[in-house]
Amino acid sequence: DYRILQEAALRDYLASLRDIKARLGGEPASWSITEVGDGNLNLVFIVKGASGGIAVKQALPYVRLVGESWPLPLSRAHYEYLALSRQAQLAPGLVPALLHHNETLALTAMELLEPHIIMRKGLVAATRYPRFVDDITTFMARTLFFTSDLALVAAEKKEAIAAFAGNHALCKITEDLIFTDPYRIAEQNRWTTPHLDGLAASLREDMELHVAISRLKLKFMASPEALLHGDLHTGSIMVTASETRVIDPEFAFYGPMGFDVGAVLANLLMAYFASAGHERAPGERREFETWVLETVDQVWNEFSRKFLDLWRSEAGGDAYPVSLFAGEKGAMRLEAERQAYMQRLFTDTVGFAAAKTIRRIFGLAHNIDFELIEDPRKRAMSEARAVRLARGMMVEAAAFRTIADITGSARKLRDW
Ligand code: SR1
Ligand code: MG
Repeated sequence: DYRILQEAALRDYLASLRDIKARLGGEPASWSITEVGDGNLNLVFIVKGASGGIAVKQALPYVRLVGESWPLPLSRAHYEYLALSRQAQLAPGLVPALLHHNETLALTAMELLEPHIIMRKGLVAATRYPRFVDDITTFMARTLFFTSDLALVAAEKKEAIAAFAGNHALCKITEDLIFTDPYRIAEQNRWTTPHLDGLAASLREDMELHVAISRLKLKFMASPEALLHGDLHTGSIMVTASETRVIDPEFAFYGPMGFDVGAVLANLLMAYFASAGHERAPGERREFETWVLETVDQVWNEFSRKFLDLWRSEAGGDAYPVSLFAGEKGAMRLEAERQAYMQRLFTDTVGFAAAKTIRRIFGLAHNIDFELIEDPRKRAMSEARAVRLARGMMVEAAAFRTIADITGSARKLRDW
């Protein structure tokens, strides 16, 4: 039966697993077990023995951030395991290795990522990550392309959608917390200073914004384009200078690709706007902010290049049948269509990035990029700049034709 495993019970459980016991080494009584989860939903333990360490994640039957009053299905651990397994096939080396999964306990043991840290923490400390662009764009291009109709035949794709369809409780969290609550009075909304009261009120009155966020919500709910990570913010990425690992895909489902790409871009842009509020030497600030905006540019450009390369070389899906694009004329027309497809995906990405920004400032779940800014005025200033850009990105998404249009606007707002 399911039970929440605290330290002693977890020790006994792990000691009963031969491979895990061998990996940790030594006597189970000597293992150190520390609960380190700082996310919103689950327990996460680091377990270390004489010869190695592992990470263990167990889903709680409720939302950790809020408590037992908000129940949440344990089945999310199943979908996370399924998604990690698929991502490991499609993007080898970019997710943690899976060591053990217990469906009943909603528990998964994984490779311990050490000395990796949560990327968001590194960004708050103004650290730059030289591997990040190449790794995250490989992860997104491969996981999104190979689970789409460009790569899969229709039956396989529909089976894959069905395999994740049960993860609807996690989708509902996104539908409410990202696409609805920040735009209305909702009990769980919060913002961290009264300086933002006026801006919060203006979002609730902004009918053009309500139309734009509702279109994005519909797209999120009704566009099963590819297997999404579903929560691809910088708190779901662990990094060192030379490695990147994507963790925590418990929100995985088949949805619109721009939701994942937008999540990455939004969280980099928030790190950029937050930088002005953190205590930093001027040179360090300049170098970090320059790097973040270059990274935003490169994430889109490299993702787009890799996705298009896969489409040109690996297309085996039922969309865009080869027989309809025969000869030189067909090849040219198909290439033009690929470019048009990427432009549509870019517009989706811009809108979703905006939605992911606004939810972190006015919704339930915030991020430390802004929250660790001590001075409330500076915090409000950084957040207001991010919201100003996000409002434009959401309402006028198609007016941003290139990623340089976004980073150019971000730069102007930073100087404002
Ligand atoms: C109640 S869960 C709040 C948020 O935590 C997760 O990381 C997701 O972003 C979710 O929206
Ligand atoms: Mg998470």
